[in-house]
Order: sequence, then structure tokens, then C-alpha cells
Amino acid sequence: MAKTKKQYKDPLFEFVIVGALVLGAVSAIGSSNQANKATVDPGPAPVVHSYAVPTGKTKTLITGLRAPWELLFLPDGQALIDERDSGTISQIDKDFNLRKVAFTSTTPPCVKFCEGGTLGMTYAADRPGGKLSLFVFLTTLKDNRILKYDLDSDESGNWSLANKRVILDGIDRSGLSTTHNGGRLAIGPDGKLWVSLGDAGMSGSTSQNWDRLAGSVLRVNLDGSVPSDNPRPGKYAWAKGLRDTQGMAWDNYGNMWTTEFGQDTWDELNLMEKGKNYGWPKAEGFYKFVPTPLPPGNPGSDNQGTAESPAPKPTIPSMPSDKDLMKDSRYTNPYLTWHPVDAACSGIAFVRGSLISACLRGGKLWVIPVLGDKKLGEPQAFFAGKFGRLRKATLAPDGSIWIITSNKDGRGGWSKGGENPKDDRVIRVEMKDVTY
Ligand SMILES: [Ca+2]
Repeated sequence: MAKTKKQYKDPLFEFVIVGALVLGAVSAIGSSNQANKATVDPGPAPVVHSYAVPTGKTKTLITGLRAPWELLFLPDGQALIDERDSGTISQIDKDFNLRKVAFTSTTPPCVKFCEGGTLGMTYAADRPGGKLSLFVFLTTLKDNRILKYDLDSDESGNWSLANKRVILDGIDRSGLSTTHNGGRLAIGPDGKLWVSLGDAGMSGSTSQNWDRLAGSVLRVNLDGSVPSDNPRPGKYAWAKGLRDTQGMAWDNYGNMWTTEFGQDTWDELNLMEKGKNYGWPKAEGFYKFVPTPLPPGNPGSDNQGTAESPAPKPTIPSMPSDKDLMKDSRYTNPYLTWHPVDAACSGIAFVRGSLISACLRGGKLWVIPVLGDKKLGEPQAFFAGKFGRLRKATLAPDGSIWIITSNKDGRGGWSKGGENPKDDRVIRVEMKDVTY
């Protein structure tokens, strides 16, 4: 069967098609009554299942960035991209020129293991006349916080930020290392602002405590207030028990999926549901978590290495046995897991039937077909090591995805692929729809 975009199985799309056919039939009946003609029943719309995967064809669009963290397409087809350490937010025009729009900070607020800085961005049309607001996740010297700006363009298509305010602050951050900040922002299908966080290096004291913001996924009104239908009254947290979550996406069934960095052995993909506890630090993956002394080079060890002096290649600790499985109804197990050496996935996006996760240490793009409601297919890996560390994939208006590398983030010593002289880069990845 031909692979056309129309065959993509999206309930909304089918609803529109079926709805259009029904409307067409109704209007045909109406006109036939008037004209006294027979109507033609078009029959049910064919259902063809498909999901998107890379074709293998790629093109580098932008070079010379430093640790870009988020890339968003704006309604006019241009894009915004930020850089974690400098706090630069830039616009990418349709000829792939880069123009600085704003700075959020000038000094990375850490001395080692820098994971904080200018991280996630998202926007909403919540101003009068459908004008846009931009939300930015920022690590400061004392906390993680969310900034909100007016986002406007002039007649030349140049975007600018104004009217900066802080809509949520006091999100825990660790000391001088700024690890486990999470940092992804997204507007959900419910129109709320969603924030993915880590434990801020404080393990169970944040991730198992509903009174602490860190170690959670937060659900926030666009003015920074707490939604009245959150799981616990007056609390931003939607779910707890997270070690470090940097990816959030919703599929065509409305299910929310998140990626989480594990400590030594298991990275997770979680089906995120209201009020649940995802287990950290009681569980890692499907197993009870037992801290183990780590050899140099493991992500939890002190020897992380640098681009100049890579740490030794990490090892995978021995597999736990079935008796170590976490079976405790207080904690929700992940949907699936990977070893960090294959994964360490940051951003995740939903693209025409696929969850697409961009992974740092694994240097891979994992494509996970969504086969049904809460039903995923076997993950498929693309580009293993070809581009080094990958931070995020974003669906572009032309149906391709744009991926951003993260080889200049200071953590590349043990990643597959290593650095390219043109890093960091934005790379266009051509996609095709596979039917099944
Ligand atoms: Ca977990």
C-alpha cells in the first residue's frame, strides 16, 4: 500500500475524515431531498496504521552552537533555540540564519557537572488577540525558576521578548554541581504548563516528598498558579518519585510519556499518570534500587571526564535477579527501560505515530511506535554514535524533524560518537511513514 500522509492512523485525523464524510453525506441527503436524487454511501474510511521513522537522509542546518537545549517552531515557521550556558535565545529564519533575540543569563551557575542553565522553553497564545507568551526554565545561583515573557514579532518577522516576570521560583537546585534539574517545559493538551524536574541531587528527600517541588512533574496554570484539579490541593506536583526527567510528550491517545535518567543501570520511559509515584530512589527501572560503589566513568561516579580528558568507558553492573523486582503498589514501574550506555535520553517528541527520544550518552535516536492506547512497539535505534550526544528532536512544519546535538555540554567523555568540529549542530532528519 502506498505510504501517504493521509494513511497515518491518528484518531483525530480519522475523526475529521469520518466527520467530513458524515457531513458530506448529510449535506448530500439534504440536497438530494431537494433535488429528489439518490445518495451514495461512501462507507467507512479505511484505517491504515503507520508510524514515522527517519529515512536516513540528514542535513546539517546550523553549526557552532554551544550546548543548545530546546528548539521550538513558531507559528510563522521560524524557530527559537536556546543555549544552556550562555543563556542566549536565538531565532532561526527560513534561510537558517541565526539572530540573537535575548539573553536570560550570562554565567553558568555551577562549577562542575553543569546541568543547569537556560533549559526548556515553550509558548502559548494566552494574551489578548492570540498574542504569544514564552516560558523559559532557568537555573539561578539559588533555585530553578520559570520566566514568562511577551513574545512578539515585527513586520520584518523579527521576534523579541519583553515584560519579563518570574511565574514560579523556589524549585530546589543542588549545590555547586546543579545536577538533576530536569528542565523541560511543555504546554499539554489541557492547555496547562507542564514542567519536568529531577531530584536536584537530593534523592528521596525531594522525590518522595509531595511538599517539595523537585523530583516531580509539575502542572501549572499559565499565570503560575496551581490548577484546582491537580492531584493534591494547592500543590503543583502531578507525579513524584523522579530522579531526573528531561522529556515529555503526549501521543494521539492523549497519554503522557516521559524519559528519565536512571543512576547506574536503568533509564526509564514512563507512562505519566495523575498522582502516581514513580519510585525513585526506592526503585530504579523494574528493580529495587541498591546503591553500589561505582567505577570511574559511570554517570553516578565523581569521575565524569571532560572532552579533553575522557573518563574510562562505563560498565553495566551485573543484572539483578527476579527476586529484586520492585513489586510494591505504592510505586509505579516504568513502561520500558534501557541501559544508560544505550540511552540517557533527554527530550522526547510525538511525531506521526512515533515517540522519538533523543539520547545523550547513547548517541541515539530511539523511535518507539505507538501501536494503540498505552501500547508501544519495540523501540528502534537510529544514528547510533553518528552525531554524538543528542538533546532533543522537534517536529518541523515540513514533516521532518530537527535534532540538536549536545557535544559541547562538558559531559561527552564517555558518549558514543564524540565531537564534530562543527558542533554543536542543528540537523534536519528526513522522515517517512511506515505502514503496518
Ligand atoms: Ca522509576
